[in-house]
Amino acid sequence: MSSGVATSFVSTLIRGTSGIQVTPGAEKPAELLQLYDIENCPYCRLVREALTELDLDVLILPCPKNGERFRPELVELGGKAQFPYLIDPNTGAEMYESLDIIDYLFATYGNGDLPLKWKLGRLQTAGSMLASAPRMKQGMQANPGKEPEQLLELYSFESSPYARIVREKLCEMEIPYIVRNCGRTKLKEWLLPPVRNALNIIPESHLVNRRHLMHREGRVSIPFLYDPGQDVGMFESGDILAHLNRYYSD
Ligand SMILES: N[C@@H](CCC(=O)N[C@@H](CS)C(=O)NCC(=O)O)C(=O)O
Repeated sequence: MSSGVATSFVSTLIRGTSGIQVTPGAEKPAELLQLYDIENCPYCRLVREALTELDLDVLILPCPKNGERFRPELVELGGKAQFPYLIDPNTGAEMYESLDIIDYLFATYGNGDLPLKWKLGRLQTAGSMLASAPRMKQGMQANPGKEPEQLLELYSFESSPYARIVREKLCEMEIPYIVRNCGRTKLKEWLLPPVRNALNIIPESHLVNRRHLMHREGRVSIPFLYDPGQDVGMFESGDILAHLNRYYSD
């Protein structure tokens, strides 16, 4: 395991089951939510965890330090460079403040009550700060790449250590992308894909994105990147990073 993946695993362990386990709400937004985001920002992580837990897809607009693609846009929209910032085109809601965004998401797209862990918002913030430490400046500083003509789609769940490495790269390159959330609802999904394959276990998820991946690719492994501009899809964080470098580095 490379040291990059190892520290990403540490961040995952620190967050326990946050950003993995899903309880989808009854209501799904018709139009994609949008999030101005910095990958290793502890506040943004909390929002992305809630999005995974509610099984909500989102358009990520990466705003690394010194970024010039989406940061100025947000200052114009909201008045300041502070992240996260959510836009919900379905309701017209727009807001800063991670805990307010999470309250909003659960109130609008959840099953009623805010789960207890999110009622302890400040505790979650402290835990998320700890989880940011192992990744230090990864996914924080801009190193812009070319913007794809069509939006990339990343099948991901927030706490996946391999998906995190891909998201960090996309953030540094200021490449916007759609997160197709693929959290877990079944115990079998906790087995790593090679173990699952060896034991011939196929966990059949009812989540749309997992089902779509299974149908399209014959297996579910996270991350999976679909690049509609090149009409290719690929598993494996290393292959995805190589693809991004090949087609989109400046
Ligand atoms: N209370 C805010 C704090 C947000 C915050 O401080 N975010 C930092 C990034 S971790 C930020 O926007 N920094 C300004 C910048 O990156 O330019 C929240 O929970 O959303």
